Amino acid sequence: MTQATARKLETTATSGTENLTDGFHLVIDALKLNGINTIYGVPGIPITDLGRMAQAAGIRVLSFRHEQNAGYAAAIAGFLTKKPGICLTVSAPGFLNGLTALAHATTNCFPMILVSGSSEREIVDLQQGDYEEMDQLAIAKLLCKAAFRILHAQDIGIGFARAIRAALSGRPGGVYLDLPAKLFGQVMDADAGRKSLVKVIDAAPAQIPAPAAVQRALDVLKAAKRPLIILGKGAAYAQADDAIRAFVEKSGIPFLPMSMAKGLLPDTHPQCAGAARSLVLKDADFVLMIGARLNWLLSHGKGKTWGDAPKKFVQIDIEPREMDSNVEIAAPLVGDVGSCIAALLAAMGGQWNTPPADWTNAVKAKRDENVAKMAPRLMNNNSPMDFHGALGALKTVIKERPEVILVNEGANTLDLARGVIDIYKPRQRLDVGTWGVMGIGMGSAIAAAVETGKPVLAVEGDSAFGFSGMEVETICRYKLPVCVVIFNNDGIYRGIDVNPAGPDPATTVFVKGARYDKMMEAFGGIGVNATTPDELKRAVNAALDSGRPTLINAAIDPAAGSESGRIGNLNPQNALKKK
Ligand SMILES: Cc1ncc(C[n+]2csc(CCOP(=O)(O)OP(=O)(O)O)c2C)c(N)n1
Ligand SMILES: [Mg+2]
Repeated sequence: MTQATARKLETTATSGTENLTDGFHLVIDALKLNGINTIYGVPGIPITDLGRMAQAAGIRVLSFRHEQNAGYAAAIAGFLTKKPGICLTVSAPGFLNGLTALAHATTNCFPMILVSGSSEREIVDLQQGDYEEMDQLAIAKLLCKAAFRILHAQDIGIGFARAIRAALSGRPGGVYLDLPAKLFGQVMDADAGRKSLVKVIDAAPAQIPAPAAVQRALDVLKAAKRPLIILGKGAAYAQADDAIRAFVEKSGIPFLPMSMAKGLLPDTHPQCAGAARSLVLKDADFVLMIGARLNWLLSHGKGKTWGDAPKKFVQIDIEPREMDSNVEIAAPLVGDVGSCIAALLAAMGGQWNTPPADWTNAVKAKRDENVAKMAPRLMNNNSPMDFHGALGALKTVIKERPEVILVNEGANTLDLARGVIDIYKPRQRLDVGTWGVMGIGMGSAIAAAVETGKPVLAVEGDSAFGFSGMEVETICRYKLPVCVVIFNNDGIYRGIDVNPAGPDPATTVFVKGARYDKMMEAFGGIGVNATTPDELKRAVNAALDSGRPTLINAAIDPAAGSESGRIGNLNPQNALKKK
């Protein structure tokens, strides 16, 4: 179908000159009615026309080169907007390509709906070998919050309402929606079609914590000598930024942001304990978790990282079963982050005693010491660059341009950038999330630019970039203000490993001296090869000034990284050392 036909169909359905509508239009109308105006996907049978018609109807449809990247875009769009991000794929292989992102969204509590076309039920269920045959619904169920299939045009309204509500309510997550090919062509009376649509009212109702639970939390907090607040990406998702800041400041408690919560309060805030992480986790006697979970990223709340000092945990989470998942929670606060913080603030009253000065001074001293120790390393202008020299340049860029959204993935590139680059505003740092997954880079950068209209700086390990690198064409095609910086150290963690047993390269190394900037030039974007921190800084500033798609190949010393970045301890030990 041509665009002209699509436009004609659209006019017909909305003007009511014909009294019929169909599955295509009802899907589009259901999305629009619910304020969903962006789709990320890859076209093909049976959803090509759906994409065209959605575009003709004013929905922004971004076509990617691979569904996984469209899925990561949808997932992060959900995080940024509190509306479910939509990923649209074809059946079996396209669906499977989108599934990693759906599982990622669920794990990270991002609202997302994977909408996949599927083949004929009658043939799929009898396993008669249909085109792209697969029981997608059964497979998706294991990996998301909810999964639905719509068989009849008159159920499209309800089907989308259920998907939207499932994605957003309670703890947000991924939802799968299966749309068999036959659904799209089903015709029904236009008026009945309109009436069948459902506008989801209050999709994420406030969940107010019980007053007794609020009081209990404050009682525990009042007894604390060395309190700590940990902010997680759930706190960033909540968009309760002013209340969170007011609460943290009124409490006077040092706070530690998890990586995607950085910027809720600026990393340069006097109470920020980001640079004193080891000290605060070890020595705190009270920990208030706000939208953060005690998973592996926080060493499960126990063990060496947390030291011997006995601790009491208070946890704010919308999911009751999160409580006691790893350690005892002395005061669970079950509710949405915004409501819980508002309740705490109200119950604190006008008079509140801030923590003992010996604690806050000790945290501040450690932080200042660590920042001072790091400073000279960030100022070097070495060539080849090391991670710190390159990151020092980028830290300055973000300081001067706090509106830039930072996307970040890799191992050393991730772990070091997280520590070095200060973030000043909420939801301005997007990264690998709970799984530490490689491949979110270009999808996240595209969605961040599309959803916020802000400039984006994607800082990518060379391996990490490879997972979604083809989407630089997408960035160029949509002329997005994205600057990609590749920390090119010739490999995974490092570029110097050698295979002792033959001519094949070692498993962790790539082509030496590769020029990723040439990839961007192939699609009309700007490519730059930077060999010093000064060059890097100049190139990033030029890219952000121009707003043009840019890729900077930052040549990093191949020997500079360490195995697995900061989490090398998670590698299983090789017990049988070779003699
Ligand atoms: C989907 C996925 N596959 C594999 C990994 C394992 N992994 C972790 S980091 C990484 C790449 C690290 O190399 P690079 O991005 O170049 O960062 P560097 O440490 O060199 O800066 C890989 C492959 C992963 N986290 N996710
Ligand atoms: Mg690398």
